[in-house]
Amino acid sequence: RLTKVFEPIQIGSLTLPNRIMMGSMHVGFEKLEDGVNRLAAFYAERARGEAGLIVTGGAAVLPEGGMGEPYCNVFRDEDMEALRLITTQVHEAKGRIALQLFHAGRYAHKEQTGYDPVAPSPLQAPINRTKPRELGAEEIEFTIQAFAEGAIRAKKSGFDAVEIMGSEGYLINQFLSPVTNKRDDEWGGDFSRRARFGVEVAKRVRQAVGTDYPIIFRMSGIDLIPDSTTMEETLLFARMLEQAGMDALNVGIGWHESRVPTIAMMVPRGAYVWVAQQVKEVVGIPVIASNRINDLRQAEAILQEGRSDLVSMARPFLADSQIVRKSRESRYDEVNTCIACNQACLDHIFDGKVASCLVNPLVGREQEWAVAPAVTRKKVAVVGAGPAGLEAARVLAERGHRVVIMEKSWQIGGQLNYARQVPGKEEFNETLRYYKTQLNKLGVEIRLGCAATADALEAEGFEEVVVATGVIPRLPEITGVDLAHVVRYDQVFDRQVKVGRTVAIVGAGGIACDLSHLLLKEEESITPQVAKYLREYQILTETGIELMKPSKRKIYMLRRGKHVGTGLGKTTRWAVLDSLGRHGVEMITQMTYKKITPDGVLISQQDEERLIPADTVIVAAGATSNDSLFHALQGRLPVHVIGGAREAGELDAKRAIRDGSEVGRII
Ligand code: MDE
Ligand code: SF4
Repeated sequence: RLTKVFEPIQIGSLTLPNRIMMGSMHVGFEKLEDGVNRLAAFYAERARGEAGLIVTGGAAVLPEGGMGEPYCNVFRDEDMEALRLITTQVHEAKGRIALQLFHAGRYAHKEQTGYDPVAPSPLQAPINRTKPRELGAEEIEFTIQAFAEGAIRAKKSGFDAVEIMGSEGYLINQFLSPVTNKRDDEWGGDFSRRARFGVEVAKRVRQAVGTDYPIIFRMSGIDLIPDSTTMEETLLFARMLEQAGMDALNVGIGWHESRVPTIAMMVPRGAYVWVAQQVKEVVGIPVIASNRINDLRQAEAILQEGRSDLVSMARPFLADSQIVRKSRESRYDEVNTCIACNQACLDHIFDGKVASCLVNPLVGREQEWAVAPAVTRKKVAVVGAGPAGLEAARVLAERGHRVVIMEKSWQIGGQLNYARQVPGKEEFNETLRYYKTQLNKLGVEIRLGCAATADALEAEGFEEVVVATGVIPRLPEITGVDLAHVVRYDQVFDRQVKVGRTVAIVGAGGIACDLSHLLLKEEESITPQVAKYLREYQILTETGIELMKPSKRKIYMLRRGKHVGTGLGKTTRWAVLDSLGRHGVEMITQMTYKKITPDGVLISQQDEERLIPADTVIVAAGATSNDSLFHALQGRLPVHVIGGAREAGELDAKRAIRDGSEVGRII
């Protein structure tokens, strides 16, 4: 039972009915037609879903600190019109919403803002092409004032609180850290001078909004940057913020440029709660924990143990706007759980696109995709129970169609059954659980071990058919590909073959990366538990417990092109490759295949031949569409083809689910 989660809490003068906060996410809806209304509707929907407090995506306090236009801004009086629209709708939905006051500092992109980025010192961020300009003393004063004025506008626009963005390596964090602040004036040098900017912003915002207006400060609990702010300094800073009149501290983890994963799927759930806990021990105001918390039962445990006073979840509110309400009603099985893939949310944002959600593609398309009941209820067959078929069946049934889903294997899930075996990808189990629950609830008939044929579908009287039969792995034309020790990736995932100690993988895309992790797990060199994770990334080196064990298995990943892990998203690719590298996986690129021999794979690199030893060669070199049923049905029944059966290239669960969702709405 969720007792602690639903115990009301005060943030200054604001009473929250529960302790689940929807954390700040920039979703980029401003870019869409009618963007502000969409944003307002998006927040209002989460308010109806009973989020205790919603925090908006960052609102720029100055143009050079934002992300260009259109972006959520709060530096002009005219910005308040759009902001009021948001607060009005959220309040009508009986919710509460805080505006995040944002300045990116050296992370701002000149291409977006039109200004040179600014920072305490002129040190370029490794993830930005532009070197920032050093802020002069007067500009610093002006910037602090801009935070205060932004807060006044937020208050006037009806926001229930403000959150000052001081973490993730943005401007305030840049002032605090010795890595980015090399000044030698009253704004840099020793710790108290580095802390001064953040503390001044806090004080000035407090002065501007008065004593009883709630202010949350999002501080960095741990930077995960070598030689940055120490834990001792961080805790000191937390106390300074409390004294400066902050009502709550939201504890952020890592900078955007950190090379330690902080929110990726491979990060175990709750891995960073210990950071918030440390902050909680030194202050009296409420402390908010975040990062990889996606289940309210887990939040309840964190709160029960007194490790934080509130829990912030961001992406879980994209995956399911009703997560709080469903959990309050103990309908946990019905929650569409965020799997931390980042593929449709953060990856989109870092690519300059609008955010959506892999497991809930409705996000960002709410207006176009509102589910309307079917005009004519039909008997529809969905062939194939991979992610595309499952989503199609779910939407079709929700709209009132009579749906039968047919799957030739003995379990639903298709390639999700591969993904969920991969260490660090266990969250895919939740997606399967969600579909099982929904299809049962909606009365979809599931036929397993059922290979559909055109004749049978016609004979049974189906009025429309959705073909979601997936892909067939492709075997490349390399001499020796028919040797006994050459196997396909699906055979490995399906446990049909035994894999040796030395492995060469032909292909080095996303599936090859997953396979490598899977094979390393079998050797027990990868461990997902929190403590081991933290030790592996040397976040907790003082524990003195041994780091990861080296793998006994040697894996080579081979690719003719230049890049490994193509197809993986921006926010995850580096983490996956880094993890494989540290487990001794060798990546060999820009080569040509000569032949496969009983001893391994003979390749040529810069005109030199080299044998990559292997007792098992696994082929993970793409796939072709399994679309024969689609062709057989042409001219016989109205038929739609989706997912891998439609297009095998660059297939991922994101496109599969989106395809399913789309077709579900047009029948
Ligand atoms: P890349 O290819 O990884 O990096 C480019 C090159 O830089 C090198 N690099 C580094 N070298 C040394 N030291 C470093 N720390 C370092 N970092 C990168 C790389 O090796 C690479 O070199 P090369 O290989 O080319 O020689 O990728 P990128 O620059 O295209 O993008 C990097 C990413 C930003 C995608 C990235 O690193 C990301 O994956 N980091 C994790 C981000 C994350 O998970 N953050 C935490 C949660 S998100 C959050 O809290 C808030 C998000 C807010 C939104 S919107 C704002 C408000 O609402 C984010 C807006 C961000 C604007 C910048
Ligand atoms: Fe979560 Fe992935 Fe959806 Fe983002 S795209 S909200 S990480 S499930």
